Amino acid sequence: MQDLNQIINQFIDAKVRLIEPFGSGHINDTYRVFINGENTPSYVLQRINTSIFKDVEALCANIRKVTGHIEQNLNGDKSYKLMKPVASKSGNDWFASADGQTWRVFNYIQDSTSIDLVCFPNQAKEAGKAYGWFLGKLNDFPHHELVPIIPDFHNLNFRLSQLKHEINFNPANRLKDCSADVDFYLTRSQDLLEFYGKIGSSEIPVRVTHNDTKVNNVLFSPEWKAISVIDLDTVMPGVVHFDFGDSIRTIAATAAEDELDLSKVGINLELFKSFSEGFLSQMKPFLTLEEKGALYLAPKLMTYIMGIRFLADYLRGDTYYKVKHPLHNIQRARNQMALIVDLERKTDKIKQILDKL
Ligand code: GN1
Ligand code: MG
Repeated sequence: MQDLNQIINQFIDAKVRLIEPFGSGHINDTYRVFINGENTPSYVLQRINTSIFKDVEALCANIRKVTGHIEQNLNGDKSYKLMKPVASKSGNDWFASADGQTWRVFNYIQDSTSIDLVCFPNQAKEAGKAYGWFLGKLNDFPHHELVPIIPDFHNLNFRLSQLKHEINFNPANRLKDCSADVDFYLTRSQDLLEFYGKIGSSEIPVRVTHNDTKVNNVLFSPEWKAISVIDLDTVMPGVVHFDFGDSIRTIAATAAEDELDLSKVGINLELFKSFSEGFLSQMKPFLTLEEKGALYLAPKLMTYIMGIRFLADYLRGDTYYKVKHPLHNIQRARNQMALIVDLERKTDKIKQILDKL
């Protein structure tokens, strides 16, 4: 393993007390770095997965542009903090080590905590406000100035074609174990594809979106106030439905995305309402009527996209997501199926809640 002390010293001059694994991301390797002394700041060190984030320079430039734009738009607004990159001693926001790995460092936001499951409605409302605030601050950012860092990231047609490719080639010989799951997904996309066809119109405009609005990408204070939106790797052009839907997928869910007991998996309408209240308190002024009118479909859209990405990765033999065991991806895909079934069952209630906001 790399000497992480040497890596961190490419960014800061300080005596490191401890470096330990941090967070639960599926792509990059993340560590928290503690510095000697009392009340010293701490840092987040990350090894970037460059087989997924191929253009590190553009990745880092996107993050600088987005955080810079938000800072310019603050006008004294101190509601949330930004987790900013620390430049390396050579002046880049990354460092390439001799073994070909690429690293970066962020300032850790003091006294912050993240959660993998919401416990009470105010956490969902706080997360909604934070993600809504973040998108609101980027509402006037010209989206073409950002590099689409993972092209077609939430493109439903593209994700379906990737799944069909894995079904046809069956490279890990796993299709026999998941034909019912494949059938489920392939017969569930009609309404989503219809919505997808409207993206980019004046009714459903392209904006700058976060694109990974999981519950654990919001940091909370000890009093459960949301204090920061983190993980800006995938901030790029998108539609509001990506962020609203992906938030609901984990923030209003009754279980983690790899919960095995599918009877526990579903959508909690109270958490849904709280998140939506928080989100729309910030974002409603910026939305077209059609954007708001289509929000009800967003949780299914994003749960579906995640589900087929997990399923495709299972079929290809787990080359994209980190997995703890060989069934992890198929378990995630089945978990998302249970969530989709519950979302479909509750569509009318979801619409009623959104209509009142
Ligand atoms: C990945 O690495 P992490 O946990 O931030 C993925 C997201 C998925 C998520 C599923 C770049 O995010 O799109 O929603 O796993 N990020 C990338 O939990 O693919
Ligand atoms: Mg992420």
